[in-house]
Amino acid sequence: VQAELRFQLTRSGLGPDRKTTMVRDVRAGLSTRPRSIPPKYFYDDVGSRLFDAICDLPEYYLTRAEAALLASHAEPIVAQSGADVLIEIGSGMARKTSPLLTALCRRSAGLARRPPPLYVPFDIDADTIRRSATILLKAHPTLRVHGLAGDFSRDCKPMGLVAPPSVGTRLFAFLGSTIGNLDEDEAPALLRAIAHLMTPSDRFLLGLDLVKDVRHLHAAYNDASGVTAAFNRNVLRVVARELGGDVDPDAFGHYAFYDERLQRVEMHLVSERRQTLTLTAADLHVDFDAGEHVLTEISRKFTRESAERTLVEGGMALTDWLTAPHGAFALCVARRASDP
Ligand code: SAH
Ligand code: AVI
Repeated sequence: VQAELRFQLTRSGLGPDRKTTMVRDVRAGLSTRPRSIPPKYFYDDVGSRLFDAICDLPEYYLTRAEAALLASHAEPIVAQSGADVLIEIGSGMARKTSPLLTALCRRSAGLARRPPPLYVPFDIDADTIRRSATILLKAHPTLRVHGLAGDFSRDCKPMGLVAPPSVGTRLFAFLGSTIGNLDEDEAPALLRAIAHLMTPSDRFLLGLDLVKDVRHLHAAYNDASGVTAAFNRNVLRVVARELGGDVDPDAFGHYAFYDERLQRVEMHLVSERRQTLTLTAADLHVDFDAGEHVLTEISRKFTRESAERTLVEGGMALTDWLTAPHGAFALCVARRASDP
């Protein structure tokens, strides 16, 4: 009961609206070449659990590298930001968030007349928000959680609900290198939307996977146990279920590779035979030749230079750059650019 009193969930831009958006996205992506499906549709309940399993894979170094960085630097990041509120975009199971929340709760306990510490997870998958909140509320007894279920690429406004000055200073966090799943236009557009919500004293914390040798990158997206392949195929199950489809995901192979020139991993589904994919609600019949691809995800890898460029294009300025040993992963702290 105590935990329920401290948890609230707001939905925006999902529901019937989600189906309309999915019809538009899937129609646009599958009816033009190269064919594609937006990666946000990976994350139904099954997809979120598969991503969580990916985080435990020996080949998927990203989660461990970022968790180690957060374990060492969360305390000074939170202290220097002066935050009372943590807003996490694409929070998922929030596996790496605890050190930030511990620092937030400790800070608020030590300061008189501060607002109680507040965590705002924002994700497209409401069930994942609930599951992660249940765990976090047990671990942090003074925390309040206000979940936001919505699509960050369409609607950042709900994050503005948790507005200063009533709630204090905010730290926005976008972890896991999820920004790498957005292209050169989408990433700055999202950052600009976040910058627009920020006050001069708010801070932004960004987790980024870095350019590294092809062997490690290839292994991370082609794990031996096939979890990434199952995650990739799940996107077909999601669109088929929600748009009333006739699709055989097992008739598509998993294909992921690192493009050194574009500094990004691409993940594709490859049709193993001639087949027609039918999606009734989208009034769509897509004919696939054997060997034909659908791009399901890009996962961009950054350097300090490309990270700073993305932040600048997003209306932000880098204030801190923290890297893991061997340059595996980076945390950036940034502020809104127009401020001194
Ligand atoms: N931050 C976590 C999870 C990363 S997985 C980590 O670092 O491990 C990417 C997360 O972003 C998923 O939980 C997914 O549901 C969410 N997500 C993807 N696209 C989204 C969108 N357009 N709007 C809101 N959430 C999205
Ligand atoms: C969520 N995102 C940052 C992951 C990534 O690495 O691009 C999704 C993922 N795709 C395959 N494995 C993990």
